[in-house]
Amino acid sequence: MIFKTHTSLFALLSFCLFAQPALAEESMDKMWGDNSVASGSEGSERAALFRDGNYGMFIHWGLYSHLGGQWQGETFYGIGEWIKRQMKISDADYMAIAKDFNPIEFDAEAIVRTAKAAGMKYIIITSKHHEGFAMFDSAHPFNIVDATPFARDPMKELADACREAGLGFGFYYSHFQDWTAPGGGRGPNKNPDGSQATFEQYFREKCYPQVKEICTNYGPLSFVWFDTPGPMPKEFVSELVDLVRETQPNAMLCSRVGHGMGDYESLGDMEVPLQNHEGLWESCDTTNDSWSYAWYDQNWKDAKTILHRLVGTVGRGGTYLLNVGPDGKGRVPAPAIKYLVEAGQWIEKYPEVIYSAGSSPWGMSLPWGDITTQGDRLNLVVFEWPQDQRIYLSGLETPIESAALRTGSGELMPLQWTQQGTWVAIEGGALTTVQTSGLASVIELKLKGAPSVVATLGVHPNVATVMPAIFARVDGATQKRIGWMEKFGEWKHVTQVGEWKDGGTATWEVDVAVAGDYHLELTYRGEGRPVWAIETDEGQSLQNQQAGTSGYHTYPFGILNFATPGKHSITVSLVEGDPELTSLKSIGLAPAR
Ligand code: FHN
Repeated sequence: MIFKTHTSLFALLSFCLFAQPALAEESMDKMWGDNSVASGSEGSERAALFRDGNYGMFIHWGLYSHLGGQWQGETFYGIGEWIKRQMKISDADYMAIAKDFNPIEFDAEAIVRTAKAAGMKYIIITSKHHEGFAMFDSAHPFNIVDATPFARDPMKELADACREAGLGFGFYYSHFQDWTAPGGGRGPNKNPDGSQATFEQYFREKCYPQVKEICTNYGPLSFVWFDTPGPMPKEFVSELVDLVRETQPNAMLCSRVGHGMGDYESLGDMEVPLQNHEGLWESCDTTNDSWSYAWYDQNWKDAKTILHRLVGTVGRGGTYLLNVGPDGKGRVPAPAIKYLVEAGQWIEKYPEVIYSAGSSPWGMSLPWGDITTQGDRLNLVVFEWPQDQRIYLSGLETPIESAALRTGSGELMPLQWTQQGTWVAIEGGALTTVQTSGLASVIELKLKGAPSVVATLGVHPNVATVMPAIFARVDGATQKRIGWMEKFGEWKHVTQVGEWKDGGTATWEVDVAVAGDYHLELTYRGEGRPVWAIETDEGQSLQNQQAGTSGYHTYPFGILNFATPGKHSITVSLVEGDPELTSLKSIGLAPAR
């Protein structure tokens, strides 16, 4: 087990890595740098596509795609574009791969068709990743036109195809890391003549000229997505930012340019936040586990998962950038296309859920799905219908004008609703299974005014409710965002409560719709057999022991009773167990039947 420290991508919060079963050898935390953003971009013209589009395609494609996660018969199980570094392939061997890289099946128009069918509004592609290989025509010889039999400029083809189809287009460029250029971040520290290579030399000879090339030779760009600034000095970042502003005034810069100079915040890799987040921001995510093509990686997100993460991101106030990794021949893997297009067909029927949609006034996802908004209208996206087909909402203060199921053909089927204390129940009981089947249903709730919500965590009477630790009030313990890698580069993120002091507590304020018995479960990790105590404001309590494992696991703790409906608190404390190694991720309540 390896302990690592991980710098948060949020400016205000820091988080640490704790023991995880499959931590990778190298933490990328130091590479992300200052993730804050410059103010003033939110209302700008260049933010329009980002603000209203809410969904884009990311593409990781390079020499590493030709290897597809395998080197000399051995597989590297981790994000494929890191194969050179993680398998310690020499510069000479790696650069020689270019001779065999011939992606003759690359079809820019087909990729654009997929992005459009998926409902995406722009494409951002790796023009040069950390490996140092330019996927565009560059004066630097290590590029796809000069160093491969392919000898075409696929970036030009893709930029043209995007423009033709009315999609936004942008480039990813690894500005600090360059593993094959002398002086580049994590690159050779000697020049071929044996002299010392410096970062400034790499910057002047390769990085700056190449950024100039991508910014001047490919028409208007909507994005320039720099990545992993690491310890890059501010003056160099400033020069790049100035260059982009001069040559591409309508391009949005992501925060990973470093030193707080981006237009919008890019969260941690593969992170969809649990809580609404202010400002312009993006979640970048993968369709499987690796960004670039890996022969073994079949862990595809299906259409429903894609939609859930997309709606979840928009519902938290952000934009979703979803990656595909074409293989060495230039083909986007078929399962990725299939699920993206299926999700796109759903979006085509319910565009208002995604485009120009605002965040959920509840500030979090709900047990049955999620919510996006359009002014006074709420789009309730039901991913899991409760058995009784009743959709509960807690704390909605604005009166409802109408409720209706929006069918795939655009018709509205009126629904009844009932007010039950602070709760509203929308009655879907008369709907047929055909009407509630599909990837997700959309209930349109028109309100008599702007949505006003007392966003307490609701304990729903008909579905299980999970309450993450991020929503707890913590006293005498530490609430921390942490991240870890499962496979190398496959990030997971969580906010947990740990470092328990004597009498330390985590308390959730909840709104219970219906009094009664609920199964309580705790999701935590730890060592040995921790004992937890749980107490409600009504004096109901539970104390129990369960196993502790090094990864988060959900354990049942007993049945908790709420004698009355309404506002309550649930307080959890660690009675026995290692206060440093035991950390709580969430509690869950499910109605006992
Ligand atoms: O190291 C890269 C990684 O390969 C990939 O490109 C991701 C995409 O967000 N960015 C870096 C790690 O954060």
